[in-house]
Amino acid sequence: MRGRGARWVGGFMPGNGSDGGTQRLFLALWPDETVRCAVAGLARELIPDGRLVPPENLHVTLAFLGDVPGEAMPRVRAVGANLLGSGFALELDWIGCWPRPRISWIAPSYTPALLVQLHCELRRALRKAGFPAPARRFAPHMTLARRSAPHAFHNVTPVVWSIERIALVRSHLEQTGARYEILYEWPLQPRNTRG
Ligand code: 2AM
Repeated sequence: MRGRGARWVGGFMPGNGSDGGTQRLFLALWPDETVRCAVAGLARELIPDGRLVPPENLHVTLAFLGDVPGEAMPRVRAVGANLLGSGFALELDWIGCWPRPRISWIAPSYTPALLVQLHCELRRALRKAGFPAPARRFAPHMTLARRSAPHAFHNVTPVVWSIERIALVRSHLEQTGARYEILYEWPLQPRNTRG
């Protein structure tokens, strides 16, 4: 799927001037069904308590943008559409927790160089487009549960995930928890395939 244009996934049509309000947005790696099922199964098996993230919400955040005004949407879209990066495999093989935010996660024990590069490119592009740099240090992880008590770390058989695109996601904060809506997906495109 390289070298193709963006995939419009639905929802709010950004930048059409129809909504002057803000949207809570983030850029993320969004798993396919196979990865989602494998990870959700591990979470059910290994996370002792807390609120499990529903399988359809599982993702790895690349950059959290917060509340973005409608007029800034064309800049967000330009960042995603022009981002350079190559596809890579991510091996999720390490389950652990952060006691302070009370989060359980699955992560790669080794972060591929192409993911570090992608994140650096994204940071640079966001800064250039006028968005604040991400506040948190980049620690790639997929949150599995919230409000979870500290628990043992586990090495698990890697869930191998082939990353080929990034997603722009809108977060709807609802009474039952967050609901995520993928607004756009862009294929990763290495520099040498750009026209
Ligand atoms: P997480 O990646 O640790 O789960 C949408 O809220 C996503 O953006 C979540 O996955 C969340 O945390 C991540 N995120 C990063 N920075 C955030 C912030 N300052 N506020 C809320 N969510 C943030």
